[in-house]
Amino acid sequence: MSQDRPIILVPGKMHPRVLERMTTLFDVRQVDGPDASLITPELAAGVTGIATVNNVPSSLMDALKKLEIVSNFGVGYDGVDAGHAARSGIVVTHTPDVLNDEVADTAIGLLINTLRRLPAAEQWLRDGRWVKDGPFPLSPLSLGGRQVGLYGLGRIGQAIARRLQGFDLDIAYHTRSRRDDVPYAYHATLLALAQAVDTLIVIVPGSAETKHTVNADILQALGPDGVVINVGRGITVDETALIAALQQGVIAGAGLDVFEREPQVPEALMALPQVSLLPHVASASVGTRNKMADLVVDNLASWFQNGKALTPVAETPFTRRAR
Ligand code: A2R
Repeated sequence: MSQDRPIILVPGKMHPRVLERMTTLFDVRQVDGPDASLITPELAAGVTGIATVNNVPSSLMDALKKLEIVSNFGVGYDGVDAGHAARSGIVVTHTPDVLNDEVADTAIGLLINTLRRLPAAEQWLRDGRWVKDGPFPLSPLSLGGRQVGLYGLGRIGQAIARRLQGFDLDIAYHTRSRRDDVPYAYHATLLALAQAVDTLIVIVPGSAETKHTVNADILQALGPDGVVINVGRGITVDETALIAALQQGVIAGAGLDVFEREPQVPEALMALPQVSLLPHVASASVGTRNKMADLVVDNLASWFQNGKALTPVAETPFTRRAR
């Protein structure tokens, strides 16, 4: 390896396309996980960049004395301590926009699967029960006529809303700041949104501010026809409160792609027929993951070649020279 090539650390698993492309540009080093105790003196003195799948604690940044950039695979970067990076002059990048359509499509699929119980209907067919027992039971819920509330109306939330418009549904939203470029009803609090709708789609980032905000009060406000769809982060929904609300009929159903302790999914959730569960696959197609992989590498390449990241997170807007 050339001495001049930036040394990029990969602390844990990484998409193969990122590793393959990085090998042509950088001196790539891999360790088992984002653990500062795995950092040798050579890495501590040499690493200038990290490529990660959303897992870089402040202790790892502190262990790498020359670290300039953390390039995250994913739009959500709740597992990277971006506040600490900002204070340390380290730029953090992520992969916005390239996954909007995929995640929005999955959100619509999950919504319909939840309401119409399509995965269970397919299982019924595959298990031979159509022949043995007759038609699959009618679904208690439908999509038509639903009042949909989006908790989050950023890049992905707007892509979901555009799709929902095609189903002729009423759309409302809650975010901290009202948007003046959308035709949807705004609610200044999550509770007011939940009172106004029967279907809540969660697409906010996971953060200290959003943690467990979808709680027992919000579920109560959605009411007995209420359905919660989460394609944001598991931490935003209080899973214990959700399970209780489903068990007691406080709401009618839930569709979840994300969970509080992935890959662990509570048995109590799996036992509920009114719930549709996916293993965090919203962006997980070959094409979309390749685009995300390219943006991870392109951010690193642009930083080291031009001194400017392509898609830095809001907390770290600086250029290489201005760090
Ligand atoms: O609150 P605003 O005006 O910044 O709107 C953002 C909203 N949001 C919140 N809404 C209410 N309470 C909060 N504490 C709060 N924090 C953020 O979430 C905005 O409408 C939306 C985030 O949009 P973007 O930053 O464009 O993110 P994107 O690309 O739509 O992805 C959302 C999340 C990722 O962070 C991953 O966790 C997941 O979807 O893939």
